[in-house]
Amino acid sequence: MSCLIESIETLLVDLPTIRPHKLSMATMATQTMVIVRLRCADGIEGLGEATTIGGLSYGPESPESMKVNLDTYLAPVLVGEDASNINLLMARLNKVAKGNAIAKSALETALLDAQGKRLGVSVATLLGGDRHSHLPVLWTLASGDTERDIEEAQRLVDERRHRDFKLKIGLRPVAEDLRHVAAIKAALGDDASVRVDVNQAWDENTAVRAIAALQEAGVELIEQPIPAHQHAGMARLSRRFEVAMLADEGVQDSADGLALIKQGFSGAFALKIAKSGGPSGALQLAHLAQAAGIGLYGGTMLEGTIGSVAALHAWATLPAMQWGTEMFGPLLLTDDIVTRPLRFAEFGVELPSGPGLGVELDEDRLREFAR
Ligand code: MUC
Ligand code: MG
Repeated sequence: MSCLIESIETLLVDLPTIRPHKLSMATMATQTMVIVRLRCADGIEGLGEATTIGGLSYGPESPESMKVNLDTYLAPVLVGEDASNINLLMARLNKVAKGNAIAKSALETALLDAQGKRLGVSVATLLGGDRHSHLPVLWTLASGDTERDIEEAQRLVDERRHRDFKLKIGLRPVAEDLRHVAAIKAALGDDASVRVDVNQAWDENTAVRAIAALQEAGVELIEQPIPAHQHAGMARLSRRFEVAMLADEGVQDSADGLALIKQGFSGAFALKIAKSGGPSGALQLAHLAQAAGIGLYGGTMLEGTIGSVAALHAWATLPAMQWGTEMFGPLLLTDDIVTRPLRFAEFGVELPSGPGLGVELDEDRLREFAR
């Protein structure tokens, strides 16, 4: 049976967050996802998700621009083509459109989901095979309130849901942030690890002063303290401190990865399928990191279940990641648009077994939350 692509539908879906999520550049009360439904002549539908954080505050793609660009420029390249040669189709997309990594990631995900369903195998199997079926997942404390964050963390440790915590800082004055982080680390003690994500908010001098104090307080990982393009600065910080540096916004894809490595950066890379134009690009970056002795971390754009599962299939093909993953996005949202939510337990998440992504849309919920 022919597997020509008949149509690609995109939907903006807004889901509320369970509490305000405060980052240095935005406070989120809802998350907006662009859901992609790629339908083929053989009756198979592939699902994908394009999600960013805080409108245009995180990067150059917004949910609304992704929908327009998918509908106007990207989807027309695929409609009428054979869905089974994903490498060829992604190369065509890259020829027609520069950048737009998040939108492209949704399309690659939908193509992988469709092909997996067609062959009766999981997306991880298509990517070479899963090495793990349970992956560790941390939680982000970002209510903006120290006591509330401590209660939230202690409850999650007691429930055996998470034991690694990432604190979002960089919005408040440095001295306040340092007090906040030290109080949380002291309250949690050795039961939990504490990391921070500054989301590019500091200059290098501020970073040097603050990181010394964070290291002293027992923080174990410092994520993107300075602006994304300052690769040499990130390399200097990684050499200066014992505490590990994690590049996030500064490492979108393997070209950035190579630039950081050439500058002498050591530490870890936050892999995100959204940053790298899809699972294949994120794995390319992971393989480069492995060759250079850079640590791996499975990152999120706070996607819902479809985007999170797509990433999990990719991360499952890698050796155990030194820094685990943060694929908790669905838990930050009050609702879900799939019939079977992900199962979070024992400080991690279970990889759905497929075929394809192994998720199914709940049409009623989708209608309820679609814009
Ligand atoms: C980021 O920059 O890492 C990931 C977890 C979270 O809370 O925010 C994101 C974005
Ligand atoms: Mg980050």
